[in-house]
Amino acid sequence: MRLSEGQIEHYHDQGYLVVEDVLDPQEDLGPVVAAYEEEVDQRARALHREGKLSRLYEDEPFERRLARIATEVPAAAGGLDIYLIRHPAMFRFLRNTKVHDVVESLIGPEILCHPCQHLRAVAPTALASISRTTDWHQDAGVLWPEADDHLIVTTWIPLVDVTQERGCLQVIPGSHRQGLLAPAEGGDRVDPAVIAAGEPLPLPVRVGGMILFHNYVLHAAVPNTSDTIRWSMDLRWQDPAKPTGRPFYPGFIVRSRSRPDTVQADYEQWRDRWVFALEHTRGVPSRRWPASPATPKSAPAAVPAATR
Ligand SMILES: O=C(O)CCC(=O)C(=O)O
Repeated sequence: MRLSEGQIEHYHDQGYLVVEDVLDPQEDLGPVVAAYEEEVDQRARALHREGKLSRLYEDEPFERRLARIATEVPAAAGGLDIYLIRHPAMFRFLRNTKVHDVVESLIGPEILCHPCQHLRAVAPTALASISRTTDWHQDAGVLWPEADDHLIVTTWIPLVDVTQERGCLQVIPGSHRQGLLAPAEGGDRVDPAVIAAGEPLPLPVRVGGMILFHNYVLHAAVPNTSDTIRWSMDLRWQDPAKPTGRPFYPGFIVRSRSRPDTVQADYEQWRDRWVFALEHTRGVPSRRWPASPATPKSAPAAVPAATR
């Protein structure tokens, strides 16, 4: 699927675009869901064996099982990000040509899979110790300044239908035109006065669809007031010739018309580059601005620190 002229114009004018029915829920997303179902199952069995979990919750669907487990063992819902699990199904999904076709409409046929990429299992707000609602920010603000001058496209891809109740993404349309806004209180949270002056737009999206947004658009998540996990991925894409703003983590080329030989197709190489990077970059300040204690972004204790 290529974007139409109207969709491309909407993206550049408003800083975001919702596209429905890009992916086949079974064929494209099914393997990623299955990989995480397996991960959750293994965690449940280990906790149950250790006597920390009263039951396996096997009868619960994907969107609810981990929430049930986390009610008993909150840390079970942490440490699920792409770079920590490094599952082959995820690597295959990062090479999904339907996603690349959409992205190509915005940045052309030279595409790097950006190292700032996440799988989020957002717990219900009722699980207060682990629930984490993303504050208002711009993605450019969480990268080093070397990446300020070019477009980085985010594809925000739900693995379950994401409604407002389930904590969908929200944006301030057109806010990317304000340029980079310095945070008011440290961290990368944008001044609440700026947000109050805007008109936040919640963007519910069904499985198979995606939200595309610009690295300067103001966005946040709505609290997940449901009793389910909001499973989603946010993946970023850019011109491979430009700096990523995360030089210490591995991106990789997924499409290149000019140099097809540079496309990385080897899962083990991807996995090993992440292992190497994580081992050798401890202490590197990945963020542009120092974190603020007031910013409610902390992960539960048993979860490795995530790079947003
Ligand atoms: O999914 C979320 O809660 C936040 C996503 C986000 O901030 C991003 O994709 O940049």
